[in-house]
Amino acid sequence: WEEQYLDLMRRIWTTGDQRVDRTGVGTRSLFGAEIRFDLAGGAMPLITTKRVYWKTATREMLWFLTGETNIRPLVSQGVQIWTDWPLDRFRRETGSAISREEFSDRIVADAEFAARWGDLGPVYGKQWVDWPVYEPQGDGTFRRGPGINQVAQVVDSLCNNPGSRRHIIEGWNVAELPAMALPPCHKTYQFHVADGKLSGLLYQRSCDLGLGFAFNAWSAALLIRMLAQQCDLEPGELVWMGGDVHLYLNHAELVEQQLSRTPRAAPRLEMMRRPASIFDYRIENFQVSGYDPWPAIAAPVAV
Ligand code: THF
Repeated sequence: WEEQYLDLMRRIWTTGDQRVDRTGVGTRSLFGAEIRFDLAGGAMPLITTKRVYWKTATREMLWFLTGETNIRPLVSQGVQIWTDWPLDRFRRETGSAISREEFSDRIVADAEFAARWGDLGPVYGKQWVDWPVYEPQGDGTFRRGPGINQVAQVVDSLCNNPGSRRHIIEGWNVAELPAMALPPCHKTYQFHVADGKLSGLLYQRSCDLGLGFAFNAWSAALLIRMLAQQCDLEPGELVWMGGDVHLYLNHAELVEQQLSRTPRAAPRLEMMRRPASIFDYRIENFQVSGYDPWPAIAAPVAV
């Protein structure tokens, strides 16, 4: 499968349309792509042409499932993949030249500081488990009702109405986009049950193929695995679909290195325990075997 990813990378790097993007870094991009991966036997879409920190991506997925949108629990576990956005905002709004390390330390040490500066707004976690509901009061006003837990609803529909075509988790809450530090990239997940197997489709409006894709593909597959386990289904297929799929121009070194490497066998994920619910997984419940990647490649993230 990794050839599909490397082919896409090659195609974008050589024929993608070049533009200056929102971040100012510049990208080459291609519009509309699909990659498929068979999860049978526990295989996982974990890139081997560079080392990918699957535990970091897993911690992020577990954090989404808690409904949390503050980076504090991530940073407390040493996960820094969301730190740059709050850090950027802190520097802009206070004029401070604080280092990333000092900022992270304060987020962990100081709960009040974290509450003020560590929140990303109503991003993934919030929309997934607490999508806001407004109830009409009959007098032209609305009151906030209890939120919708889309993840719990999908578990319920997968278990009790597997033939449905409405197993969807949506992150794109149009009304709340302005309050988000970043509108969702992996915005729509749809699930499908056939022959006792659970497949999932991720539609991603925007994909940083050099950095984010490895995380996004792993996480989507992980979510399928957890849902399948909860609903007593076998893992089926991951179908990944990208809208604007791009490579940042400052990832030239990464692209060149990865394209020169031959992919190795896909590793397998073992789930050591069957928690009582989709919300009760812990990082120690996951074990990866057969992962023999090429060395990691450091690359900057565009903020
Ligand atoms: N913005 C951009 N420009 N790219 C992205 O991939 C991205 N995301 C999330 C939101 N905005 C994005 C953030 N997710 C890394 C990985 C995922 C991220 C952000 C950064 C990253 O730096 N990965 C390093 C290792 C980091 C580590 O282990 O600490 C790597 O080499 O993979 C995509 O959803």
